[in-house]
Amino acid sequence: MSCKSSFEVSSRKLSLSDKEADNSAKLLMARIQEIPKMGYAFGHQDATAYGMGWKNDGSLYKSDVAEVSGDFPGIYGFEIGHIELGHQQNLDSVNFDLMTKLIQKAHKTGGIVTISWHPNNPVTKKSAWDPSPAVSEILEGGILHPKYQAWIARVADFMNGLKTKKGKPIPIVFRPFHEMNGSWFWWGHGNCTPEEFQLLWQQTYALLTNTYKVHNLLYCYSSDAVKNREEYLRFYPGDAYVDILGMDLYHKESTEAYEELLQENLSLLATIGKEKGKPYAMTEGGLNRVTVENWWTDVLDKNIADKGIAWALFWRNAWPNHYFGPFKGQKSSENFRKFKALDHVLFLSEVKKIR
Ligand code: BMA
Repeated sequence: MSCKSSFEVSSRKLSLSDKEADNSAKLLMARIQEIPKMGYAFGHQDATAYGMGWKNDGSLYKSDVAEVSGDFPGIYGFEIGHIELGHQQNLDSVNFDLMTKLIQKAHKTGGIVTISWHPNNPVTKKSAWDPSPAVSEILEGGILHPKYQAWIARVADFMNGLKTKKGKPIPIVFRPFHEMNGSWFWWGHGNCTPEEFQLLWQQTYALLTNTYKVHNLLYCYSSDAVKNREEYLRFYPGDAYVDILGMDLYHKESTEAYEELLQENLSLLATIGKEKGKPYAMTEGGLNRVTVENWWTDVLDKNIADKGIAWALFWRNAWPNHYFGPFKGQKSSENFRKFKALDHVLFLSEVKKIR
């Protein structure tokens, strides 16, 4: 380390779940491990794909967050729901070719990319939110396993297609089957058993790594808010299949309730992360329509800054009644700029220095 810049990371001693992980994935892990030493990174879902009142048609590169704060997010969330169906665009109408370009640009400019996946219910063919039991059908030996394999082949094609202009792999934090402790997704609590969930994770992992040779992924296990440790670990597929721990923590009730939820859940996540020696993050969150003016500093940062998370990612700016980031003229914009100015809150210009 001696003569290197303090930001330069080494991936030499890293052990990832995927023993054949490529260098890009190892370096990404090293970068992620570095972040909590300085603070936490700000992330936004679909930051550059669209925002309030605009949609990227391929001719522009902007983000609501950058328009408010002057800097882009350090972490970029993208979503591949409907890739499994072979569609050209995802469930939120983002074209997959455009997404690839936006991922390339996010990576090239020094950002970190994480991908979520809301696959349709494989049995009923309805959305991810159709809780009809499906997991046992797609596991090895299940009648729909061949179909599921074809789905994963499409996911693998997309992941393997993420390359820089020079043809180097772009590393991704992959976050499948999230919020499994809730009951709203077909892979969620009550819609399959914890054992089935674990098999689903392990078999998906094996298909991606062994069968389809995807080696640019870090695997992130992320629950919704939990009541206790047992609930967090109930579905956990095992240390050998997970690189990063996460939780999705939304502000849905009172401010006091959210502060308590952040404190309790992130303290628990920190404890588990430290025990396992894995980095951890608030993988989704936010207050819909950011209706509290000083929310970023007084509600969010105040309760998450000392927890050791690598990042906090806010959900998409989709519609006037469904957005979690600020945009020009939005009520919390002024406070967002204060939040951005905090030394320990890392946007793209800081995250890109960790390399
Ligand atoms: C949810 C909502 C949906 C969206 C999905 C996947 O939380 O934002 O509108 O389809 O995420 O991005």
